[in-house]
Amino acid sequence: MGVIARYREHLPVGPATPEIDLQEGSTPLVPSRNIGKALGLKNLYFKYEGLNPTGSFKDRGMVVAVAKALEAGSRVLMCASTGNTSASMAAYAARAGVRAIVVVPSGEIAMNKLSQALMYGAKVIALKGNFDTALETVRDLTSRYNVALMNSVNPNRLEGQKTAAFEIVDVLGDAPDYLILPVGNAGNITAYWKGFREYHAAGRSTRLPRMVGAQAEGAAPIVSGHPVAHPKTVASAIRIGNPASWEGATSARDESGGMIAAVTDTEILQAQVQLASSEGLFAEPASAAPLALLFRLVREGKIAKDAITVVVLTGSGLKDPDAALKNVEPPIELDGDARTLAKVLKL
Ligand code: AN7
Repeated sequence: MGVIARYREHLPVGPATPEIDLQEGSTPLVPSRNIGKALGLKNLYFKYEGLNPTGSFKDRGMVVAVAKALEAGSRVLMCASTGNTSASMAAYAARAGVRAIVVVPSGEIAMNKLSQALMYGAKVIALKGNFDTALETVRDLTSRYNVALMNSVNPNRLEGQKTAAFEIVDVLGDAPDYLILPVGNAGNITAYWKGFREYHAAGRSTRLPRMVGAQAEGAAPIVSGHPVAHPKTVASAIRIGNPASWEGATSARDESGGMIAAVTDTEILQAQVQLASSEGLFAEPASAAPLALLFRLVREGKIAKDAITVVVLTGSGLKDPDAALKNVEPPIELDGDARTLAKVLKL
């Protein structure tokens, strides 16, 4: 079952909305075994969004946005993307049999995300400039031509993405104390907060979480309070200098009593390795940013030991092998038999 079928009564869909799901959503909320223990946190969970059909949380919103675009008669879909949105849009467009055009910042997106968009049959334009200029160009084009804009400025995207908050409440039986996630274009933090509020209003939870957003230090416009002209970070998914849902993010932060803070690339890569090597969860660098921030908040004594904390792992580590390989020892090259192998392994 996809998110539309599962949460139909909370979504802007009706009998005329086509069903085009890839059975997205229903991702595991994995309890921490080792990191929580090391931090002294009793109730740490990872929402493992990398297990969505195209490997990121984007599928939740894309299925709703594409279904609504089809319902409205659109035959050409377009987005700007740091990679995951383009992969997701291309997959659902393929499923629906409509044209997909994706615009990515040239040379700036992870190789496997690019391979996905191409394999799903999208027309891929690698535009000179960064994500922010790509989005500006796509907004301009879609306002002039009969082409549907599929970025998260399309409200149907956020409607679908809010289902992740529903799932967390459905599993835990209530909202967590903290929800920690990466912030790039700021659609997801906006969507989660909407989801938590709606479920609370519907009586499905007794409380609301504090929303904690993590940006990368070189791409932290919301933390610094002004757009960043040339955002830089190893976490290419959140290399965004002027988030479209800026206000949504600051509202989520302020209304929930949360915070948005920046972590360094070094902290991000360390958290990524630690997550993989001590929990068996491989997430892309952007997804490790909230864990890096959690490490810092615990060090500073800002998280109560018995707080229920959910870290959202937004995308699979398989998305960006280049970034991951920078941070681990390379394989041992060997030409020999079992005896030499055993010697090398000090068995
Ligand atoms: C893995 O794909 O913006 O704050 O164009 O891929 O809602 O933007 C991706 C963003 C976090 C940030 N983690 O979410 C795109 C794109 C991953 C991501 C984010 C993205 P938003």
